[in-house]
Amino acid sequence: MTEFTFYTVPMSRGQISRWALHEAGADYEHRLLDWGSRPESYKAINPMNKVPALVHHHGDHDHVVTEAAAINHYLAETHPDKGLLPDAHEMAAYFRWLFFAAGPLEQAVLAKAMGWEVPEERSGMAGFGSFDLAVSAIDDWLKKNDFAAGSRFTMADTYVGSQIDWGLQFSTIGETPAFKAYVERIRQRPAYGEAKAIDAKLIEEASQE
Ligand SMILES: N[C@@H](CCC(=O)N[C@@H](CS)C(=O)NCC(=O)O)C(=O)O
Repeated sequence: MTEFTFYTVPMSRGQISRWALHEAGADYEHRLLDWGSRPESYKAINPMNKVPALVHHHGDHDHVVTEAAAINHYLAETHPDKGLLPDAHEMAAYFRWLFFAAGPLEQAVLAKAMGWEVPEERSGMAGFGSFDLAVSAIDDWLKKNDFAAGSRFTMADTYVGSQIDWGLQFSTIGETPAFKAYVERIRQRPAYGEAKAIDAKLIEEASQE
């Protein structure tokens, strides 16, 4: 039995956590689910019925992690020798941008894609303020820093980077010189290529069925 079971759909946010599994060199097997139908039993793993989800088979018991950002950080914690965790000086930026990308940034991008307008006078109630404010906050950081936690790649980049990468690919985030350069840097990671190739092959196979 592998140490981890990874529940995913190839064309989904599961790609974010598959990248993390490969960065960590985790011993895992995947269980593929469909977009439309999920076995009822899956709700015991994720009551939200969403992917990705990770089950850590830990001795005589299992730990379940859901939420791509949490899964990715959990993998960094469980593989501490891989250099993916922040050091004491990187930790503030690491958590700041990891949580920012999973919260305000994702909400801002989704709200825009759905056409949900936040009235200007009520932007103080919205955690992301406004789309422009949220996107420029991370853009400004990446103008001055090569990576989420500072000058080197950490696990935070698998999540922050995926948000920017997908945003540029699907034009839900406008390209800026800092975003373009950041995405070029993270795409050079061998683990990014390995993980993306697995999902691309699964997507291709499914399209031929
Ligand atoms: N906040 C979750 C979002 C997960 C999510 O929305 N997953 C989508 C696929 S990208 C899903 O499973 N949707 C199917 C559904 O809700 O029925 C995370 O970051 O992991």
